[in-house]
Amino acid sequence: MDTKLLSCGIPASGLPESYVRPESERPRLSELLEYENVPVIDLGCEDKSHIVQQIYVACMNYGFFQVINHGVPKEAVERMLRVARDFFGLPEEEKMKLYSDDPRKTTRLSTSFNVKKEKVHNWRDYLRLHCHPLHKYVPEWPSNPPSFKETVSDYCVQVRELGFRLRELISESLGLQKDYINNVLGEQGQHMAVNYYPPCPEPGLTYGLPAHTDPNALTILLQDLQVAGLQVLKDGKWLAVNPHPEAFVVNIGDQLQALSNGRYKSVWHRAIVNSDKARMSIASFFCPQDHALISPAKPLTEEGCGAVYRDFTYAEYYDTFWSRNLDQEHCLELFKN
Ligand SMILES: O=C(O)CCC(=O)C(=O)O
Repeated sequence: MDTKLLSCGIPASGLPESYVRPESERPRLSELLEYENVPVIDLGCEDKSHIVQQIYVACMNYGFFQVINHGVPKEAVERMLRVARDFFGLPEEEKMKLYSDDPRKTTRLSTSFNVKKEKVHNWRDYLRLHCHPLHKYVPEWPSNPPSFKETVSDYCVQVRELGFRLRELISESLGLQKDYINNVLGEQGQHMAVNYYPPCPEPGLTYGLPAHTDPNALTILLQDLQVAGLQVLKDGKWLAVNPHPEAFVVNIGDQLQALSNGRYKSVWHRAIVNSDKARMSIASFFCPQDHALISPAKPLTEEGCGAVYRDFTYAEYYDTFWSRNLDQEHCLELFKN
């Protein structure tokens, strides 16, 4: 690519060839279903068993849900969105200091998905940050905008709390001990992708992010409050997850699919782009510690089918995921018994 980052200038001549998907892989924007929305679960509800039941139904049927009254202060969310927007508005020379297409780097600004591996690029720039423990990674984060480190650290702490709570609820919804999942995952890593999708000259020919599942355990996504773009695959059809002003979008990642012995699905999702407005999203990925042994929970293997997946460490899984392209089959298929 000539220009490394889309946020440093979009080609005037329309969508470059390197972003154009073959006909059969295009998003078919006119076929999108808007009327059905993924479940919205009120975590402020006093009846905990009702929350657990709703999580069970959402995870069985969608693999995605939204949460409101989640405990992360509104101001922390607004500050996070503002600083993310300001970051992508910085001058090119400032941003290029952080550019890297090496997925092993713990702080990097990049574009598309995996530029070295992929054949067709995606209409996205992203800032990828490791976030836990904060004292280890914050020193390497951007120091411009000046409030970046403080704002993002605060947001990370709040969202981490929510992640712990959600994994307890998910454990219970599977009939496991409340701390089962958190215990298996160990001292969890936390990564963030701050995604920036500029207006695109030909949104019907490309993606912000093509269909993928998340390789981690659980993802908490903060969507742009004004601009839609996230879609989830359900029963072979793509559903739009339109922004909800008070909600986070939560999805099951590959590790929870394995741990639940395939009961809960790490669902395919994608981000489409549009020609009018830039869109942002902020994904917080919770990851097992590298040496965590991921294995289907015993009580979930006792109803006839046995363990669907072999045991593996998260480090093994993560390396396999990043050695591939996003457009391939579900990475978990490679770990089936
Ligand atoms: O931008 C979105 O809505 C989706 C982002 C996403 O799937 C990701 O960062 O992995």
